[in-house]
Amino acid sequence: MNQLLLDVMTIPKDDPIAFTFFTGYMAMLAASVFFFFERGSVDEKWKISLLVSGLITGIAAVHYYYMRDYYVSTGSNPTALRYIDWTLTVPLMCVEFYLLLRPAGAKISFMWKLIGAAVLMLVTGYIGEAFVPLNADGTAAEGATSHSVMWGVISTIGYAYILYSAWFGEAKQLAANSNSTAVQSGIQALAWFVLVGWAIYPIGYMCMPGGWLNTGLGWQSANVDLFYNIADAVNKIGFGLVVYSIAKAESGKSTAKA
Ligand SMILES: *C/C=C(C)/C=C/C=C(C)/C=C/C1=C(C)CCCC1(C)C
Repeated sequence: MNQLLLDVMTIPKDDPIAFTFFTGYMAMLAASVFFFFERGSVDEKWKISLLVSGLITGIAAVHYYYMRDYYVSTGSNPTALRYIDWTLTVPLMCVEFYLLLRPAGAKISFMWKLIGAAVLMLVTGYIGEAFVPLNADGTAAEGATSHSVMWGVISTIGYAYILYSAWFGEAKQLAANSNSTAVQSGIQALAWFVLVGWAIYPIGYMCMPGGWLNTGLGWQSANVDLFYNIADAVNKIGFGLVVYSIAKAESGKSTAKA
């Protein structure tokens, strides 16, 4: 049989990264089916939030399908596919914040500021990762560390903006104005995801050749995908479940009133 086909059909048993690509794919797919079906069980005004949750995991599922095969057949990081996925899904997470906070007075400019910060974070992260100077054998070349540090720091500015908004800034203030305790605690839960779940990504980034954890602790560039895969499952499915539980709680309320 064709070697490439054989590779994508076999998960090497000593490869935890391949394992997370396969389980990540299935988990994203299952989560999308769940969110799409559950749209029917919430009030009209919450349906769009569940649709967005399903789109986030659905877009990720399609990218995992390709990234998984790319990884298993080449053994290298599917950097471009990864960032295309994030460029679509992270702005949709910003849309989720906006949709939840719209009843509390969130303006469309609130959403665009979050999306702007996300785009800054991802474009500069991509430059840091995809264009790091490497030797022919894939090890860090001259200037690799300064390249990844510089772009990583600029990327962190975008991340810090979203983090600040969720914990102290506009998102936090809008949540405080909301008369729904479900929305308030939901935004608090999303703020924790941004603080803890999203922090896994820069850890992965620092494992690439020339990165601080690679040069400092000897963590391999293959670990980049291990961190990213775990973080994606936690954040994309977790975010969706928080939104789902707010929608459920709020839908229950209006049925009780009617
Ligand atoms: C579903 C995908 C998500 C939630 C992706 C989030 C990605 C990040 C929070 C990435 C952050 C980065 C930094 C803060 C610095 C280094 C470069 C990045 C892009 C890995």
